[in-house]
Amino acid sequence: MKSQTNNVDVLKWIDDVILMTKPANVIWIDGSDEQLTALREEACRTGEIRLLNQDKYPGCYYHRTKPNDVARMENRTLICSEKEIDAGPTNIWMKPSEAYKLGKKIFENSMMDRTMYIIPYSMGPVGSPFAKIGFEITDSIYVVLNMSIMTRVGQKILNVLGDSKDFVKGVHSKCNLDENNRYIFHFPEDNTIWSCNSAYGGNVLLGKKCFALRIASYQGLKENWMAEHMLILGIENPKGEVKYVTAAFPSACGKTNLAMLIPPEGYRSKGYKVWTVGDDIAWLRIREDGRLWAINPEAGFFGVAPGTNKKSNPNALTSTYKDTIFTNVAINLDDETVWWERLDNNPPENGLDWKGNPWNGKKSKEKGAHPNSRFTAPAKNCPSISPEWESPEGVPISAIIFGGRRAKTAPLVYQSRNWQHGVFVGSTMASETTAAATGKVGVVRRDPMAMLPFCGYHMGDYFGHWLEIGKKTPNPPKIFHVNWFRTNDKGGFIWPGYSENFRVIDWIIKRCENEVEAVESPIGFLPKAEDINLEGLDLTADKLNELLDIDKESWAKNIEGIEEFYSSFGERLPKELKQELEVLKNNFI
Ligand code: GTP
Ligand code: SPV
Ligand code: MN
Repeated sequence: MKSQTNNVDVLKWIDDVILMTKPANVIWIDGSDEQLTALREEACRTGEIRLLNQDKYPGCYYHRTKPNDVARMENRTLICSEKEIDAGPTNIWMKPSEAYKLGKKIFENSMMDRTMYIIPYSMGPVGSPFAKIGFEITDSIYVVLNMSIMTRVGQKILNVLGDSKDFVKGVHSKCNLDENNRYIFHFPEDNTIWSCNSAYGGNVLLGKKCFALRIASYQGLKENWMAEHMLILGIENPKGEVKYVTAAFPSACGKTNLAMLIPPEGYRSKGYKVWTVGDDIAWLRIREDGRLWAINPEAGFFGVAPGTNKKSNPNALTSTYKDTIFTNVAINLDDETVWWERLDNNPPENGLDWKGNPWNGKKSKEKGAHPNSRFTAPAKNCPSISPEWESPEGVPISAIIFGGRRAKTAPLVYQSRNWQHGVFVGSTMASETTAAATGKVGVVRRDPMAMLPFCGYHMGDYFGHWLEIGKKTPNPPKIFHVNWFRTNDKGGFIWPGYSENFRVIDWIIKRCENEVEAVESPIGFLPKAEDINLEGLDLTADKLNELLDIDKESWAKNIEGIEEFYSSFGERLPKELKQELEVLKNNFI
């Protein structure tokens, strides 16, 4: 098909990729419904996707990936900067010349009997001064359909790009899905991403983690902005005023759930509301008013399915009722509907599990859905979507919240003393690993700002960039840390979580508005117990105290962990953070 752009840099690059992969056909994605409909039909014919019950799920489809290809592969994700030191100690590095050579060998002729799709896409509202343009070349219709939900695609992007050189060049091929040749190469200095032998979202939807975090974090370093693994939400008070916060939690640690939260009844009846702006990625910039403003660069949700239900996250569930793609969940063969763990108490008896094996959910001890099974739903489906979610300038941020899964150590909530201390708090975050990436689940690891797997350059420089942004922002957001996951002696969660998290957000907003005092502690400001509203909640004051407790022994261990982690950054660890560590140590003496 004839291209709809005269951009010579785009055309030259595409010619090179065609020469390498030798597709049988080339199709430009124009963003039209007709084209997407035709592609859906074709993918249904070949079995790549499966049409679901259209009465119950209009416009919805089902897809399965190979059992060894169901999560991000961090050990196959590379940052290929010219100098090894620039990738830093937390990334896997390969020299660009070697990576290109290896990639070329794998991509060689990989599309020979396939169609190549060229997807022009925008991260951020089309034409917004915050937005950035990318291309994904892929041989997968599943990728085209997902990218059409997760980003803005088509001819309109080419029109905005014109003959600019500012675009990200992404190439993806399923090749033969060989795990041993699976790589996700990032070339931050070339605005280039090459992904091969995978079909799992985080590895192949190149606009998401690859561009909007790894490449964009590096662009932000050079261009004075930040790309972060953060949800964005608005909290409306009874007077109709809306304050916005962002929150960085590691993968599968509650961003989607917090972003779509419905306040508890006691708040709702007073007129409090929550507005969803984004659930996974935020791009933040300093604006003329001296504040940080955030946009959600995405247009959809690639959300964790298991655990999503009418009670835990009704807004997410409603978002999936139309025009959604479900991946690696269980399917009910009686009525072509989907099911996952904790959706309801009625699993299919006549179903297929995420591996495609016959599955009786009433009898089987096996899981029906993979723990990292996902839905891809358009953001506009979400009942709580903010009227501002596509605002080209973004929304002004009052607070930044860090958090993770910590059975012990981290209290329910605390506030940093200032921006520099807040950066220290974010840089020392730790969390138990989840099924979102391959590897062991439940192991505590440092995950600074929830960016460990997503920072496209040296993490020490990234901390420095955070400090720099704080210095350049006259009125920066206040920084907090939360932990919904503290457990009791029996291993159960003490805090009820989900919609009840609003009670903590309420305290955070009150702190931003100087409406409540706080208690100084060795780690920062803690809430006074009476300032966390427990009305209507079955949680005793004793339990709240347990949730806010700072245990000296586990903090001593935590400090040891921080020292060890920090030592890996050598000279690139900002001196301000070393100072903060000394302060923390002294506070415990
Ligand atoms: P990614 O899409 O991987 O970045 O994940 P996420 O951070 O958006 O996580 P998500 O909201 O999808 O939640 C992941 C898991 O954590 C789900 O199984 C949720 O049910 C669970 N979860 C979310 N919020 C809470 C909470 O407040 N308390 C408890 N106990 N579990 C929660
Ligand atoms: C995550 O793992 O943080 C996700 C899903 O949001 S993925 O797109 O696979 O990265
Ligand atoms: Mn994520």
